[in-house]
Amino acid sequence: MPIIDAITMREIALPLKTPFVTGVGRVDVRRVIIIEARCQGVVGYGEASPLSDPYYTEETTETAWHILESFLIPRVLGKRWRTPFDIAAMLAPVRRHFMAKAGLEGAAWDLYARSQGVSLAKALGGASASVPAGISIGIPGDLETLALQVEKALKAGYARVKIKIKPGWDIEPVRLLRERLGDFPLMVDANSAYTLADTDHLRRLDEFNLLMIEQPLAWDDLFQHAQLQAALKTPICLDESITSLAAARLALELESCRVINIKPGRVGGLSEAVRIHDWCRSHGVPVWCGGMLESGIGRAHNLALASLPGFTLPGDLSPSDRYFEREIVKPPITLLPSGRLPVPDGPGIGVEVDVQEVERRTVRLRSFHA
Ligand code: OSB
Ligand code: MG
Repeated sequence: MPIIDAITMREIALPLKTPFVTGVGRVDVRRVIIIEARCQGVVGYGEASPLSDPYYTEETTETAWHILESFLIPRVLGKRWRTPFDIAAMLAPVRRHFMAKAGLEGAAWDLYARSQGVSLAKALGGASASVPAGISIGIPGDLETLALQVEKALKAGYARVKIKIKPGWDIEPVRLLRERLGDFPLMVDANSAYTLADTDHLRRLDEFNLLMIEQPLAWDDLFQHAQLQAALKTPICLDESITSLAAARLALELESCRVINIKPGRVGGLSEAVRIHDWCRSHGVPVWCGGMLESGIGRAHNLALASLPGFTLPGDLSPSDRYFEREIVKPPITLLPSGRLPVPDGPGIGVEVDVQEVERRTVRLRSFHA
């Protein structure tokens, strides 16, 4: 690959159609960082997608901006590289800051796939032309609203529904959904809202045939997740706890979970995401692709990843209009009549960036040249 000779980072602000509420926070406007990397006139795009506050992971839009401009971009600008795995290796000395790294590495993946004349999905080893859509529903405040939202999602063709839970909003909503809507593919995500002292309470979820319970306990406690998993019939899926292949292997060895949510941002980029996928696939562990309420750029990266053969469960992958009035890519990502999402098959991320719309949404910008 030719050297990366220019990089532009932009913070953009995208208002969500409806606020996204979890046990640990609330998002009204998505502030993400779009990274544009250039190699001899070819452009690649990536997205760093931390939330604005440090309640899901420790990163914020602000920390990602700082780490990108002061440490990550200087490590790759003008340096020789052959594949995006080399870029991941250049970023590795910076500890953690996974979402900041993933944004820059993602731009390199788009560049690399374009230079090979293939789609990002193909460059990653993807196989399917479309993937099932799944929806993640925030905490709406009352049971009736939740039931209506879930019913609407099932009618739209979503292959599985995930609802957010927290103490005081768990058994009742799940019971109501089962009573009203029957035995459809349903799971819950706690974003670490419980402790081991809640074990007996969480066991009450076992009777509802949930696909899994995501990240019930602290992000940094694999041992307690193993204790909880031993007490539950429902499989535990880990999200926040899994930041690398090493973390995934440890969690599976300890039997802290039976399923893994792979988000490229949370593990530092697509290179590590592929490594986790490959290992899980060869060990018979099901994985699915998580989301960060991404713009169309991050969403296209996720779709490409989710087309790999080990992604056997529907992910948190929804069409653009689930989140935004207006998308920053053309065409927006839309649901097929089958309830599936097409994996873009053009070169690179396979969607065109709507540069005008990106400019309209930009709140700050910085450019670097080799
Ligand atoms: O826990 O999976 C999560 C969104 C932001 C941060 C954390 C999570 C989520 C979601 C939404 O659940 C996934 C999506 O629709 O992109
Ligand atoms: Mg989660």
